[in-house]
Amino acid sequence: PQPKYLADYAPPPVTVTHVDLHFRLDPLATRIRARLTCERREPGEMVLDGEQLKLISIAMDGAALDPSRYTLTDTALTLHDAPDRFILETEAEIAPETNKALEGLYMSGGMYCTQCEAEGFRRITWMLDRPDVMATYDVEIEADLPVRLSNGDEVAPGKWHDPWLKPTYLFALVAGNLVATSDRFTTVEGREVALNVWVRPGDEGRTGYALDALKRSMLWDERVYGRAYDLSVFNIVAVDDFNMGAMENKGLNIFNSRYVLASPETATDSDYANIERIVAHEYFHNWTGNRITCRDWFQLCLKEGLTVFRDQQFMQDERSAAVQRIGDVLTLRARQFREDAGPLAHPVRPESFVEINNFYTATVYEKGAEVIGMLRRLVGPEGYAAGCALYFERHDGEACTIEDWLDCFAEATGRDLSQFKLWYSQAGTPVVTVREDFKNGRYRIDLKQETPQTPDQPNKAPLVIPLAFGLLGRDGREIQATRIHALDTATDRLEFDLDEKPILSMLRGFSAPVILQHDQTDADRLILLAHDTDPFIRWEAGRMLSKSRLMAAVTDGAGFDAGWLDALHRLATDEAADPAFRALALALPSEDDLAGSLHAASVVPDPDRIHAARKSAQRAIADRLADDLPALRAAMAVPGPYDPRAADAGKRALGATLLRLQTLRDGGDAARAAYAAADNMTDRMAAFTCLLEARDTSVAAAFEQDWKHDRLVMDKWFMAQVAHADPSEAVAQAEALTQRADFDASNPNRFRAVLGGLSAGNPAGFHRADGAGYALLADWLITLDASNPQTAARMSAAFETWRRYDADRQTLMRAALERMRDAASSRDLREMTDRMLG
Ligand code: BAL
Ligand code: ZN
Repeated sequence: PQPKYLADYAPPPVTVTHVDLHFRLDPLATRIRARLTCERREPGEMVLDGEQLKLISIAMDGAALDPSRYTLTDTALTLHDAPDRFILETEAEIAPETNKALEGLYMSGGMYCTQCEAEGFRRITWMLDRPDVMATYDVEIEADLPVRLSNGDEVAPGKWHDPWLKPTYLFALVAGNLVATSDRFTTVEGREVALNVWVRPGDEGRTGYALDALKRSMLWDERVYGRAYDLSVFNIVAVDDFNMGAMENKGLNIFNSRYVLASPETATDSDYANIERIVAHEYFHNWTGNRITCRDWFQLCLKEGLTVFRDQQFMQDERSAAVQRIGDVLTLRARQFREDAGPLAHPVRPESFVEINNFYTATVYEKGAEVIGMLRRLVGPEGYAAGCALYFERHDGEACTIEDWLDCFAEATGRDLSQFKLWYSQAGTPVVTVREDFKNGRYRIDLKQETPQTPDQPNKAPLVIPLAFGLLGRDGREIQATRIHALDTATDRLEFDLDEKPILSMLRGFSAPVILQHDQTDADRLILLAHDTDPFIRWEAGRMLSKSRLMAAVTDGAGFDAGWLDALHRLATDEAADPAFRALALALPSEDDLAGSLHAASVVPDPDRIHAARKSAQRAIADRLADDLPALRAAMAVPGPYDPRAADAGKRALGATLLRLQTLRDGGDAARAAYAAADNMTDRMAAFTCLLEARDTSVAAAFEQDWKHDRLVMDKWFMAQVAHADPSEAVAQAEALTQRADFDASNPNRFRAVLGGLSAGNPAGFHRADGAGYALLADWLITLDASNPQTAARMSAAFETWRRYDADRQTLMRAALERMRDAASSRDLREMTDRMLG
């Protein structure tokens, strides 16, 4: 398949202004009658998209269409000599039961559901399946099923009218035997909205948190962005088989059930936090994505980067801002920096793609969100609010571009954003190097920015990088409050008159998605860790102290010094600090993070040595904290009924960290007691994974016995046993789990639990020197690709780091990539493997 290019964008000559759909649902022979109101805008043929459809009939303006007036291929229906205005009627037949790609209309657990983003609608009927064609919809669903849902408002049972213009990718249909948990919300504009969370019977006791998160999201968007909901009903449906996390279809959000269903017994604190964030994210799309959508798929970041930024703001407001920000930075570095440093690097707004499904990436989402955050930092909160207000007012009901978005900010603030726009087109993570000099009362900071080469982009121009910084005295007092310096040249210098050399607190709040190279002494880092006014910097200083120890342990077998261990002891025992923050500060950099950092420092990472170094660091910390562990753990006990909110969750997080340390000392005695005493899944999983790491696998059988009836809990069981296995056993463990009757590869959650548990959860196991991990993953991705290309292609990114490793591992990883490329049945996996092989 040929790539598509942003530069080739052209609007369609004929557009569709209204869509009438009639569904007669049947697992193997669903009939879809479509009636499209079409209008010519320019000369040219009308080419409708359609895939895997059987044509039953076709008519124009009420008369059967002569075969000479159209051409039908596997992917398109072309109308010849279409008039300026006409009604096109088609009838198609499809088999949702056999659709395991989970795109278009398919069945999951006996219910019908859809996933149309990005290009799934073309598997339902012939249509201009592109986001710049926005139409109103009427939908009728004929089926002997109690619940039949689509977008908009229900005008009669099973009949829906959506008055809001929308592109095909926001179409949705759900039908099945479902039950709702319901509530109401009155918008700031006085609109009464019925809220429903639809689930399979038996799951209705686990919907409360999603519903609560939805109401808080609706209020927040009114309060912070002035955006109110615009239909009389908002439906959320939980689906077990789903490729993504969730989908923002207009008025009918469809969710992967793991991001809806939660009860204290079955869901962990991080499940609750994910539900809150994703419910908010999908709801926020109603304005940033739905009311204003993307002109074409190259503009995906227009809705995704902005909506991730909005969900991050929401989570910071609802929970601890500092802890959320640190978590977001951890995710960005783990996923996006890794992507940016390898063969899959691409700009936030890509310029070409073969398969758009391959571009729902950390770069489009997470870096896209960072770009919005930088824009806000540069124009200030008021400029940001003014730019957003103009955007909503000017572009409501339109399909837009990044240029449309930025123009609103340039106009509202008078700021020239032409250089800032490079953030959208230039791939790679900029490296900002900081050098300090202090002489004769003059303190200088020399700054340099450089963005490394990325595929197809050998030369990079300087970006506008907002650097938030402050200065501390040696006593830890702040002598310069946070200032933002917009670094927009390759080099720059800041100067201050001071009595003594200060301690530089650079990149406060992680003000830009850059790698900071700043050789600070341990002494300076310890002062920042103890005193900086910015919690991100305190955490970052501690992390840099830990990282330098771990890197030295890997490269030189260095031991762990008392100064560092004392600093961690002070953190762990600092009762004034938020437990969630303490848990984050005690967490060591991940094995993958260390591998990436070693590679960046021109050291070939050895996954086994990294694993061993991390383990011995944990043992050293456990020994240093030994006397305090029982009391510290006791202080983290959370009395009373389980509450998923941040305060209690933070205590449980620190409690789990401490339990992990204690397990290293007592071989699992405390964890066994904790497992037996656990009355919620957060504590139970913490104890379970500690015991797996202590190689006490007996508890796995008890866990299975207790939870074998519950798919989502069993996903945790599957994943934990691989991710927390000894690296030498992880591949065999994963392989054994895939042989079980309840390993259903067509369920993306279960597939990810086992194979992702290996590739992402157990790096030393995945990178086993004999290549068994690579071979197992490649085998399974080839198998999955035949039925579900989207998930197979996405998971193939486990191989994107192949050039980091030693020659033997590179050979093995390349062989796995070549095997996947040669066996790929989809363009999805083919494109991914081609890009990774370079
Ligand atoms: N639009 C795809 C799922 C999401 O980002 O919300
Ligand atoms: Zn989204």
